[in-house]
Amino acid sequence: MEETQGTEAAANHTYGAGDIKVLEGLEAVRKRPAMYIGSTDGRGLHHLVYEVVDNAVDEALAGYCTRIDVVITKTNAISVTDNGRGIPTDIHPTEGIGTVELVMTKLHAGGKFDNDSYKVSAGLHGVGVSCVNGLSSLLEVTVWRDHREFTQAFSKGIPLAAGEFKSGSSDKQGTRVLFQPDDTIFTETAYNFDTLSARLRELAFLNKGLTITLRDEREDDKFHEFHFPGGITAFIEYMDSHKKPLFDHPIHFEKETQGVPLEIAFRYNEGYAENLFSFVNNVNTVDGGTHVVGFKSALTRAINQKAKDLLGKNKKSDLELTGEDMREGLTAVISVKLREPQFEGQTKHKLGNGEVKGIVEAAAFDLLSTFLEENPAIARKVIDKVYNAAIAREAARKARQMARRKSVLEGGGLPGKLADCSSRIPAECELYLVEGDSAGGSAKQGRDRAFQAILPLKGKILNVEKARIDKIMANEEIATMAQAIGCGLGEDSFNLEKLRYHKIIIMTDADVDGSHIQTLLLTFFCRYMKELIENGVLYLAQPPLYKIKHGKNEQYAFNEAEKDRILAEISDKKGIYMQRYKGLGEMNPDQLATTTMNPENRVLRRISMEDVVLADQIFTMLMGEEVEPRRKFIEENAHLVRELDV
Ligand code: 1YM
Repeated sequence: MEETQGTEAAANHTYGAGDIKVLEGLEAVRKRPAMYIGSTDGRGLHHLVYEVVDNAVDEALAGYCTRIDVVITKTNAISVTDNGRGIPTDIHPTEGIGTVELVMTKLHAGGKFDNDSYKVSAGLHGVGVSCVNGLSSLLEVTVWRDHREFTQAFSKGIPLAAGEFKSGSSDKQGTRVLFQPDDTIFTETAYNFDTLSARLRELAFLNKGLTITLRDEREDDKFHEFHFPGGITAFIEYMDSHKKPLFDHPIHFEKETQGVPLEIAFRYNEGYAENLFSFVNNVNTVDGGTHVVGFKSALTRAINQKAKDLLGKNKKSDLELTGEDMREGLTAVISVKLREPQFEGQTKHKLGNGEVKGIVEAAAFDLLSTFLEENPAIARKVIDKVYNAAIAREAARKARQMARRKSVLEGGGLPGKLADCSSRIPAECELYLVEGDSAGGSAKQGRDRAFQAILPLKGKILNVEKARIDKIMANEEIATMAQAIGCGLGEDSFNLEKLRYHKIIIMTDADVDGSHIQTLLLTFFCRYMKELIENGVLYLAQPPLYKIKHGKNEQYAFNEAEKDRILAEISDKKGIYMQRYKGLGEMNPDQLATTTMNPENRVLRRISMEDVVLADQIFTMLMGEEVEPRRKFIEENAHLVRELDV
């Protein structure tokens, strides 16, 4: 016999103003989903998972949960299970309905039973799990609590029945939420394993000791388990696993001041890029904010103090050290937890709470100065590195000045190699960066000159991962690109408003050399014009791999699967002519235009910073100093890179 929850309460319950409010609330979520979860594309779809996982992470932060298991089912439903206390299953004293139902149907009905539990995670949109419920065709909650198992199911947020207790007893404890996103709401319904995996890995780094797993039932054997007793120290080691560290163990601080827990880990490497990742309540604040300002300022002050100490003695120079110098080759993670975070900026990825700057700065300065005092050997290495950075910065400034003077002498303006378009309205203009002069020639003939500009690039561009800023600025291909794009180069002089094209399209051959050039260009953009990627300006053109001719019918295939499909669809196998394009140069201007450049037919892939950490790692591995990880990566992914001829 199964027992229906609160039969009595349910019988006594008459529908009143409260219920109408609930229905109106969920109706609003279904009418304007984007207002609640940001968008209804893949991003919004994945956001649903984060919202549910957040509740489980909250339970972990409160100290009751050690494990979270996430499963992508065959139908692209998601199940999230934790081993916490379980959502309370009693009838809510004032609302007269089950607490589970309340949590699942009422907007922002979190933390009703507020004790002193630490509720901070609250996600980016922080809308709560009821939004997930409203946007799911089916959602089922299972709770194991007080030796009993309880379930309740919903459709589009509306309970299908009252909650039920299963007969018999169970010693399990925890909560499971299984939901099927509503395919009438979402434009994309397939979950991406790597996207979920990257975020869950991040959450495991940020909440040390917590075990998080991800299983993909759509594909055998896809299973990741994350558990990092080292927390964000392990995060630093992960991000820098292919870089050469300046010293062994990342520096790690943890401190709670004025009720704000702060955790910082960082290490310097022999590279030049700054990789600073900041989190507030487990949310990646990609645009920084007051906590980052506080940390930077503490780092600058502490290192300056120590540098005066060390350099003062042998009067090396009167060169002033800047904050930028101190962050060259720095990988750092800052994580703070706040009760009431204020997120600002266009995408709400910037922390606004003013008081946090002082709190972080004071704590970090204190910890850093003590550390540098107690570890003179590391301090020495850091100061030497910072000092070298300052020298290079001076050299870069001089190189820039020279370049500016040169371009003034030459009449400035645009590079000679650029075949510009006639429109001057950036929103409609496109710039094609084309591999090689011959493909560049075809592109020039095939383009629509009204809005498409062509810049041919000579062979391989400089690997910016291995070069310093002065050398980068002096590099001709890079200078030409920067001139054409119009925004300038370098942190202090980059200006997005001067962008001359709202689409910048990288077009290379579909071979190993081509993908190498793509990677070099992406590395460059990622390091020196990140804003272009963040604003969705950068694209990869996708030239076809095959032309398949059958009688008068001509078709293009962009990948192997498509080729196979086209071939399979041709019933009369006689007279098939197939050409494999080894390079863009093999296409005549007309073909190039129709397949790869004409907005009507072409396929562009937009480059996003969605996974900065992963991209950075792959970049470093593919482009950095160390050969072994690169060889291994290529070996492991050889099945992806067909016809590898390295
Ligand atoms: C797979 C998702 O939601 N776990 C979860 C949620 C709650 C609790 C435990 C919980 C919280 C509290 C007390 C408390 C929630 N409870 C509520 C509410 N996993 C998942 N695990 N007891 C249990 O905050 O005091 C909202 S979320 F409101 F009912 F307390």
